[in-house]
Amino acid sequence: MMFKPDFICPYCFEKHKHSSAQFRCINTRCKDFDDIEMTRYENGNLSVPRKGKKTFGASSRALPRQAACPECGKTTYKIVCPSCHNTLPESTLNGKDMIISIVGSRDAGKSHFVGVIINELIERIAPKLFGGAMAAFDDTMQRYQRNFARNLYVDMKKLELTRSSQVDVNNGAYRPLIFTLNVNHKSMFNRNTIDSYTFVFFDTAGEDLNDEDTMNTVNKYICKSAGIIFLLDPLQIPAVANQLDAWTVSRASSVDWRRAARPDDIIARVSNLIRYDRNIRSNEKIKIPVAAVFSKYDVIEPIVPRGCAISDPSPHCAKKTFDSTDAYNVSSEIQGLLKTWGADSFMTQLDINYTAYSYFAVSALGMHNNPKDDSTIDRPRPHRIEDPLLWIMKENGVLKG
Ligand SMILES: Nc1nc2c(ncn2[C@@H]2O[C@H](COP(=O)(O)OP(=O)(O)O)[C@@H](O)[C@H]2O)c(=O)[nH]1
Ligand SMILES: [Mg+2]
Ligand SMILES: [Zn+2]
Ligand SMILES: [Zn+2]
Repeated sequence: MMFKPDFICPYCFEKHKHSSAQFRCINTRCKDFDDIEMTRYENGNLSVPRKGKKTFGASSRALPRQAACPECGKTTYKIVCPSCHNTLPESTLNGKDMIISIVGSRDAGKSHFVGVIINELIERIAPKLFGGAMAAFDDTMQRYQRNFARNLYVDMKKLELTRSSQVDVNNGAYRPLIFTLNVNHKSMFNRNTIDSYTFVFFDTAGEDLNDEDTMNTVNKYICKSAGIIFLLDPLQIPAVANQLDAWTVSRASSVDWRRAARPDDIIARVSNLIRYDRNIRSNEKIKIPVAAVFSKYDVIEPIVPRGCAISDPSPHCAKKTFDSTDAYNVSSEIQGLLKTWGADSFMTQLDINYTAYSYFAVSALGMHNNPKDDSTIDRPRPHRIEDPLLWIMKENGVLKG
């Protein structure tokens, strides 16, 4: 276990001193109190606050593992965030945070990306590559099932467009998905002291990014992240869409691309937010690694030259290491394609703002799995979906290259 003086709450993304974490009573017979913090977090009505069991700070300087409720005297182990009162996973206090921002304009494929990569992490990547287990924390699994897995893996239908996290208070879509990865030390990880990781995914509706308010959760989440996955819809590039038939394009889109925000505009906004939050001057670059990821690769594969590495399956899991050469080749191929397609204004934005970036192309649904007219799909069989995430882990020194 690693000792950290501070932690970042995976729900509200506020940073706190370890010692300021609070406990919540778990005795069901203990009194209920107004929970203003939780009500505020849920965007609820403060004049009719949510009820919850007593929360209280520990009086000692170091955070103890347990404390006695000042109300009923019963012992509790439940540790909560002082700002939002959500329960904190053990890995937030003792492990390494892997807050992964998924940003991109509307329709770029963020929800499908999140929905599929989580399934892959649990079923394939965690056991195969990390020799570990990925477990959902708190109510994450229920929310993942309800908002992603039921559609994609049970009903086998594409996901409906995500509503803005600001409006969508009632179905819990504003809550990040939180997972803990526990790795045994014989794995390929750098053998430091770290053995538990908190992965936080937040499926952001593109509209949210039109708000430059630095106080909102979405913005804080982006500023605190270990890496940014910037999803780009290749079908929004006119030179790409023009080479494909309209029916193919329409099945891989749920809105007209002319209504989506421009990628260079979004990256500029994201960069401004981070600069403001971290006090980074405009002549300095931002150190958060950025994966520029083209989604829906299955649709554009026919117009990509034969023999490209992008069309080969991802090598990292099979090799049990991050293959940096492969990532370099893929990134170069994509930059070449972007130039051919006249879509390089985006490339300049990345270059002037970030020290570390790399290009990727993925398909969440997989080859020959473009949604049918009635929205049905085959079970997702993703192409290279793990590459951007593994690269971010490599950039964070968590995975060897
Ligand atoms: N063919 C194909 N279409 C995809 C894929 N991922 C997303 N789409 C299409 O893109 C649309 C928007 O995806 P979604 O994940 O909802 O985008 P978001 O608005 O960024 O969350 C979906 O309705 C699908 O039609 C993919 O991997 N392959
Ligand atoms: Mg979405
Ligand atoms: Zn919090
Ligand atoms: Zn109590």
